[in-house]
Amino acid sequence: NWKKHMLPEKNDTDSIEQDIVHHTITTLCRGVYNIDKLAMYQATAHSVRDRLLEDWNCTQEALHKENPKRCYYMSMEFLIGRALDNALNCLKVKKNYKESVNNLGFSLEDLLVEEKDAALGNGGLGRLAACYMDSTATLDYPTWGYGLRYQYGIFKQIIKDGYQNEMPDYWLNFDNPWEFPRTDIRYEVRFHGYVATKMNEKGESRMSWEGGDKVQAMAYDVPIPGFDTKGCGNIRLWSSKPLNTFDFDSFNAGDYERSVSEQTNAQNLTSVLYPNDNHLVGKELRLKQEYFFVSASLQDIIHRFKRAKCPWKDFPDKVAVQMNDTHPTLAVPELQRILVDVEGLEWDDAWDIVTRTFAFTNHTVLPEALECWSVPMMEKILPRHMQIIYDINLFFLQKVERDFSPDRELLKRISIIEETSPQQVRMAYLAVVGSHTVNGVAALHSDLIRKNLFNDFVKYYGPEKFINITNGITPRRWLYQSNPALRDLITKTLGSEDWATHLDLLQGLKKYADDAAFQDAWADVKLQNKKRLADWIKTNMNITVNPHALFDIQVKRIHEYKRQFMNILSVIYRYKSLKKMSAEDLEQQVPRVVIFGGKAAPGYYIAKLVIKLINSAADVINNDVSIKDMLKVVFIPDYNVSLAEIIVPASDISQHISTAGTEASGTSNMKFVLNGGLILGTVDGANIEICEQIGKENIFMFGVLADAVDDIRHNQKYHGLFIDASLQVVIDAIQGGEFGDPSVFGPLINTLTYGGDYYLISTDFKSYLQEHTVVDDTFRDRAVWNKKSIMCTAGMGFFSSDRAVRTYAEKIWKLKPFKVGV
Ligand code: 26W
Repeated sequence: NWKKHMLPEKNDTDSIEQDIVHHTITTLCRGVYNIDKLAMYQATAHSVRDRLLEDWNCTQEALHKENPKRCYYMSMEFLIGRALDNALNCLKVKKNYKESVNNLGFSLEDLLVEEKDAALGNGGLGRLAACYMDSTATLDYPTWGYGLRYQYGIFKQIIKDGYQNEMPDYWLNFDNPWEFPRTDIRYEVRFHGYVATKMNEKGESRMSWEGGDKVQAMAYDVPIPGFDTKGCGNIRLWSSKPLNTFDFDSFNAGDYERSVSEQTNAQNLTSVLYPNDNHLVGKELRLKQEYFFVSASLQDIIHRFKRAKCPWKDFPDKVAVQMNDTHPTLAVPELQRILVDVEGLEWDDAWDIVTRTFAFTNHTVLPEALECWSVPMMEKILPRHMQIIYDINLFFLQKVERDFSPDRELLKRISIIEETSPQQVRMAYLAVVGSHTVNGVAALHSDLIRKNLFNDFVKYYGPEKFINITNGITPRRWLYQSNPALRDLITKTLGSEDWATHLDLLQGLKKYADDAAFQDAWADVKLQNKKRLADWIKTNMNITVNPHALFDIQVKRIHEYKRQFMNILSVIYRYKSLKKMSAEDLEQQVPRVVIFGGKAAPGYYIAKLVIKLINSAADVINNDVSIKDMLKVVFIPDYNVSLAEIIVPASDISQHISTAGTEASGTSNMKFVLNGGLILGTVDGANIEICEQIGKENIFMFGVLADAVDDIRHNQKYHGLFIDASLQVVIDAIQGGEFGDPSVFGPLINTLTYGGDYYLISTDFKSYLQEHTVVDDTFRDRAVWNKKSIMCTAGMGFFSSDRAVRTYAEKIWKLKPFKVGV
């Protein structure tokens, strides 16, 4: 009888209208007399979710029956953004929804912006996870994401007097149609306690983790629609809840308040996303979040594995786990603990299963971003895991000594435990030892981790364990959805939409790159997108910018290594130069709008000063009529995924100017180029491969190479640094008070001068200015520029996250697509 009632939702406009009205009345308890845009968005979203759920159930049921190998993508961050537009596109129902919503007296575009971003991530790593979930769903890979359901996503950035202020992002205030609470899926997670010895069922002596405090993890499922497939993926997010058991000790002592406050503590565990990007702070609560996440996810994975009654040795044939950076690395000792202590396996058999299950992606080489946890803290919170980590390390070092080299210096270097005071657990090393494959995220980055960070491991394990998988982005969100004008032009030119799932087909645009009519159509799309952004800036910031000017954009987390500081210094240099020009010369200049956006970690003082300098400079420059609108500076507040969807399609130039060797890959570089924006960048991260794919004549590159950086730093330290005259002009202007109280910027300027200029701004500044001149000169010839822009988009096929995910599936997960509904 079930089947009889499982009728598919109909997608004609009349049925859609009926469903929306139905949800307005039943789900929202509202009527036509009190429905506003937000309520209408909610009713619409609920009707779309109904359609998604059919696919979700279909997929999960088929997976349950067939039980193929699955992959679990473990990530502390998923920076998803909005869901409605994406779901409409994936289900191919947007056109009809537009009409239905219209018939009900609203505009779909108005409703889409009512949705709050799901901002459960900091930056690149979290957004990458979201793109990969889009691709695994689209390609029908049986993959689930596991993460945490933070109640506060990344903070909301407010700019006050030019400074960044942070406001909490309590994003779950209204009902969230895109998550399903699974009240029946709950696991207990333990902290603290002690280790005892116990007999297991077979009469063997085993360690057992006892006592301590327990909290509960409850599951929330976020369906991830695939594009043009019946298959639907899932991200399972864990939320901490108090255990419903009675704390008799507190009760006996009559301490009711304490038992309630402990319940609150338990709930607080998943309250907030730590807002640090590429910087470890080492807080106890963060360590607890990491273990909570890992423990709940593994219990869930094991529960699913056990349903099929396979022997434990088959676990790696049914389960692949990808660790998104070191944040989930406690999964390694946790699985070992479960197998040995709870399931009674022998250590070596368990370790074999563990190391055939896990793989690890490294996303950064910055020393301050590498996770190290103090042994005493770990001992207190996870006493059994600390023992297991010591044992993993002991057996590993014994093997290295026996099979490879007795060199004590090497053993010290390669040890998972760092012999500082107190001792530290190097999580990246634990992740390497516990995984079968380790990958970097761009060719240069993978080379660098093989040469530096993991060099001893490469020598011991051999090079095959360390591979490269260059990052990718989903063309669905980052072109199809965010740039409808370009989407339609491309589809019309190529004759179908197939490029959206086979991005290499963009190559087909190359033959039109010299076609004047096509160039005009292409340029017209870019202009429309620049106007859309200019309108946003006017409406939200009351700054007027000329859409015909060159739009020069740098949006990303604010970090010294990303060198937004160098960018604003060059803007000030440009301003000073413009001011010196005669009226005739001024007229000949290429007008520029320089756009910044991005959040600084709340405790990152220098990064926050960079934001202040940008805003102070903007204030002066934008109000100086003498430069005749030849330069405008805009800092867009609260940069997030939804804003990126408006900003990215509007660039002529985007900047990716990290010190060579510091940006592992970058992914916004790919988004801009896919949308026909040119790059001004350093020879770093994925810029290098973008250059290879689109051709070096279509990218503006400058600066020293990664392999020169160490020597330059050394020389600067011992022989002093050289500040070029052009840079000195800018420093003088700031110190002379042209952009407000110079004492404010003292510490920032000091990072250049007295700080030894660690990120080599003084080294690269001159070639950076020169390349800016090349950019200006190129922009003057619109035909030349348009051709480059077309060649950019046409060459970006490689950077689809579909390619990246397929490579993961083939090289690491050994996973096959699993198609449903055919
Ligand atoms: C524990 C503190 C912390 C938090 C986040 C350390 C490190 C991180 C992330 C790994 C930082 C991050 O997002 N890295 C970025 O990952 C992107 C996806 O691979 C790359 O494109 C960026 O270059 C890299 O900075």
